[in-house]
Amino acid sequence: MTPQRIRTAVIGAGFSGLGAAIALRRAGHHDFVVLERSPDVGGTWWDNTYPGCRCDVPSNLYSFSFLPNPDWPETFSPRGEIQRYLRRCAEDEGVLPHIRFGVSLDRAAWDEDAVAWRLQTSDGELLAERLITGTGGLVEPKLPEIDGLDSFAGRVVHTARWDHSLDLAGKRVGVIGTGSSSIQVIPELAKVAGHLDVFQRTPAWVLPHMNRRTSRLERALFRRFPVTQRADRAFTTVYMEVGNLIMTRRPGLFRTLEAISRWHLKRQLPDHPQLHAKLTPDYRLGCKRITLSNHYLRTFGRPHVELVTEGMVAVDAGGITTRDGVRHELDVLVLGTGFQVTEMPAAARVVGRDGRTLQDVWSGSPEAYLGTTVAGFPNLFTLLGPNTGLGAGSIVTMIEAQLDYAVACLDAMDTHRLATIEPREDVQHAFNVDVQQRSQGTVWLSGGCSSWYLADDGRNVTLWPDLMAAFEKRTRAFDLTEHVTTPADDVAARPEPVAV
Ligand code: N01
Repeated sequence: MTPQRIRTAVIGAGFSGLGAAIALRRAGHHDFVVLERSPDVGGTWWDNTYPGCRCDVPSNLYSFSFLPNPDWPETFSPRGEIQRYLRRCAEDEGVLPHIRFGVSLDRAAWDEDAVAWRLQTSDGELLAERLITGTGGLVEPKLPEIDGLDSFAGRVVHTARWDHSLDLAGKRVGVIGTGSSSIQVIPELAKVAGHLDVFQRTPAWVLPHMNRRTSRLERALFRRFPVTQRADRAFTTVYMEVGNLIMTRRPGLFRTLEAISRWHLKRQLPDHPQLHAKLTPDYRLGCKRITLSNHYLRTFGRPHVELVTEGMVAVDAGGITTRDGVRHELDVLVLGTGFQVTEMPAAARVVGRDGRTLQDVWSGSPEAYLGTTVAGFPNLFTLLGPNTGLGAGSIVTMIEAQLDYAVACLDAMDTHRLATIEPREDVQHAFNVDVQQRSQGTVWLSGGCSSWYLADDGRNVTLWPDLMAAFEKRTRAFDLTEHVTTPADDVAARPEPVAV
């Protein structure tokens, strides 16, 4: 059977995939489908349901600029609120009919004869002339490499795959990891667990959380005078850009924030000075993701909560033994050990012109042009691709900028009757040389920590080493001469795309 042929396939219905669907529709490209493996939209905000999960970026900025929500109940939203926002965006923008829920991508291979991506999905085969991956970076859980983890007899749960049937009341619970997810989940677990052991390898810098409930007045103001919400967003953007400026050019200035974090620690644990050193990082603030909490640090003052800083040696059926020989008996193990991030989850499944996957080409150290297009992978757009993450700010801003560039490519294809477009290899190379040069002075390389921002070869492959505004400027300046294209007239005649 001939597979259905469509103009564009989008993989994922999180912020980036939905953003792509909305951008396509608004730009008049109606022939597209979105494949989403989950039963609803949301991406990471659908997957992550662990207790305490909320965004650490203010919602007025962590939302589409063209779809403001005047009704955020809190300034930093919990995950459910964000998922509902995305659902409303999908409904209001009319993209739901384009989404095929419960369908996952197994493989996407460029087919030179069909001049299209041949997609093998859990729901059959598809031909798509253009492919947009919106598969995010924080998807596949990373499990810790600790001897005997498989032998643990109790329940093991990763924060990103929370099991709500888990009854933790009165149980002895161990949490491995003290990153952004753990810092949110630990205070919640402490409320119910009988005993809580937190296994910390590296402490995080924790700053006071400025979350608050929004007032009826400000919500009315935002609704009535949208300019006030735009002003609020602009103010937060500037504030974040100052953070980006410091992270990328003057990391030393973060000493002030380190002092605030130390002050916060002392205030949160005034009666436990013996814990202060253990909870104080020895690397520059910003080197790892900065965390925000008014509850995490004080949790260690509770009598049933223990901070374990001795390294873990082995896990057995009943608990974890640490280097000092102490055995910590546990009923449940919670893994807050993060994600496999340096490569996009789809990288192993996307096969380019020469038969190699993105993963093969990248070899653990990915690069793209503007994080979005890759030489040798025609008509492919990788949202939240290499170097599109941020030290401070909102990735939604980055997604929108990537979409401006992607839509400019698609428009150029239509205007100039092009069958394929991809970046020139030399342009992509020069861009990445520049990205790596700019990365040299950043806190991520010089801050004295190890983080998921860096690949094994030490390159910064996740974060954009400049202002969000600089990325927006680069992506807006679309230049067809930076790309290799094939005129549509040069490729063999093919069936017209079938509208969906
Ligand atoms: O994961 P992480 P996360 N033995 O990788 C430790 C986003 N996010 O899920 O630092 C012992 O940050 C590891 O220790 P170390 C956000 O972008 C956003 O918390 O490597 N420990 C670390 O403490 C964030 O950056 C929100 O020494 C081990 C922890 O596990 C990203 O998600 C909320 C270990 C992993 O921390 C990931 O955050 C939550 C081992 N073998 C998350 N292996 C928002 O609010 C790992 N660790 C938007």
